[in-house]
Amino acid sequence: MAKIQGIDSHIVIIGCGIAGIGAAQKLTKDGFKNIKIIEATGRNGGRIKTTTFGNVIVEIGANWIHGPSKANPVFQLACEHGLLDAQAMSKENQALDVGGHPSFQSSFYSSSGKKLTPDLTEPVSQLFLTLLEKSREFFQTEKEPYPSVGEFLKKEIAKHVVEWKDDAETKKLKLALLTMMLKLECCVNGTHSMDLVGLGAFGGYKTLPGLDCTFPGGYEGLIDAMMKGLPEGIVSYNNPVKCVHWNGSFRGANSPEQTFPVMVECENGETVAANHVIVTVPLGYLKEHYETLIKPPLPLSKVHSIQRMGFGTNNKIFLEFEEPFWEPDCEVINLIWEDETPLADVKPDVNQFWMKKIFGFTVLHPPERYGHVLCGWIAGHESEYMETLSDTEVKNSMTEVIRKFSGNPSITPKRILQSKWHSDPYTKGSYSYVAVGCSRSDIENIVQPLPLQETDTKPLQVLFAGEATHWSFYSTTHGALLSGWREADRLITHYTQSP
Ligand code: 6YU
Repeated sequence: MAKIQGIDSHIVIIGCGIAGIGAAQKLTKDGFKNIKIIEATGRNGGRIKTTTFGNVIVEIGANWIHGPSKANPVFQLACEHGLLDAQAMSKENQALDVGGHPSFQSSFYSSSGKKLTPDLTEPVSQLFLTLLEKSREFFQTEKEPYPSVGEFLKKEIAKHVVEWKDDAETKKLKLALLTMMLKLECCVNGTHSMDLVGLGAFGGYKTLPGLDCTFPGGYEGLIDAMMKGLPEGIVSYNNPVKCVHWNGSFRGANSPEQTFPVMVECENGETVAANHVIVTVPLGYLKEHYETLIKPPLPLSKVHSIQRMGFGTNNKIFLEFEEPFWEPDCEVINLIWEDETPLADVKPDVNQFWMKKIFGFTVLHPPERYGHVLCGWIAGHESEYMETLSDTEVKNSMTEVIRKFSGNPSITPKRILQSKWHSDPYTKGSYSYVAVGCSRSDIENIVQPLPLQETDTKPLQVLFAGEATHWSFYSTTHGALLSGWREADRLITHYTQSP
């Protein structure tokens, strides 16, 4: 009986990214009949976004399955739907444990057009990885020596530098290399600076075994496959939600005899009454709109946690070339600006030198599928500034940078495409990170459904999912999917247990 009540309950999911689709998928499988997804844009997938670039397909958003192995539900689904190649699915690939830092075949170019040799780059890369591992050891110890990962790394680097016996030129190059690694880490964490990432919470992010893999036909193939399992017409597109009114007594348009505790008001004036609403909008959107998106307003504990959690920008710049200027086996081209050091506290001139924040380019493999395409990576304020520039301006800057580092004055990219996640009004950045001052309880606060306390009001009116709500897998597609499943399970359990 209780179950039947649940099946008939009206559930609205806000956002058709992988978290929202995952929630809808689980509820549908469990027999819930009245589910509606309301999506602001005209497409499914949110930050999973595949597009074409010339004749090839590229990922504007999520790129890899991080840790493709048994415990990763995105990997499991991708396998079930036959979306991965044999190598990605092999036992050997799943068993590899690289702790979130796959070792790519990398080339290191310096700003004077030199190629750095492994005898210089390998020990420095090893040092950086060791220090990064050490940063995780302060997780929940309350004994962190500095507030941020960045400060810890820089102090540790300073300790090592005094031991270096190299000549001044080599020392300078090693420090420049470490600066590049900090920029790479900003991209991984989706932050402007590692000084913003909290040291005490850093180790809370968990990696899974498996060597990161991509979708040969595009990440969005997974979204398409998941959507096929949902009832037709479940999504209302191009329909931004303006406000979720909760703790009320609202009448439904199609069932005026019934009252509902929640009412979703859309920008176009449409209203949808519901028993439960699952909010999956990105944290970047929530940070900007929490005051108007939820009424009565969110409890202060939630507001403070939303403000404390970090959400930054990581963008991509795709460049296509007639011929490769890199070696055939090269997977990553790293850019080392010789004048940079992590030990100097300089305030960068973002507008003039934004391109110096690019840590390097990944090479799209294999060339038979992608031709000669590089993907540049840039995080933080410089990345947000880049979004204000035209494609031609970005292409000109990229041409200059590549000519400088390769020492070849005639290289010219044929085509360019840049992502613009910060200007996307329904995302406002790329993904979340645990900022200085954050702890696990901030994510727990954000997750807590409304009303907070079980009073005589209706329970589980507003629930929260999305990548930023997963404590150990935040910032990933599998974290987002698991968060959608978690909130669906919360409702399923509620109706299974209720008398
Ligand atoms: C991953 C990867 N990857 C690169 C880049 C980006 C991301 N991620 P969604 O936003 O999808 O859905 C919400 C929907 O809500 C959306 O459709 C909106 O339009 C809608 N909405 C908003 N407001 C609304 C309103 N008012 N009304 C109605 N609808 C509304 N993840 O696993 N592998 O390689 C990358 C990468 C450039 C931008 C990524 C990657 C992140 C994922 O894309 C992201 O988490 C999920 O897709 C989010 O799904 P969702 O449903 O929650 O939201 C140590 C440590 C460090 C920690 N980090 C390590 C991992 C690094 C992360 N990954 C690396 C980055 C890459 C390359």
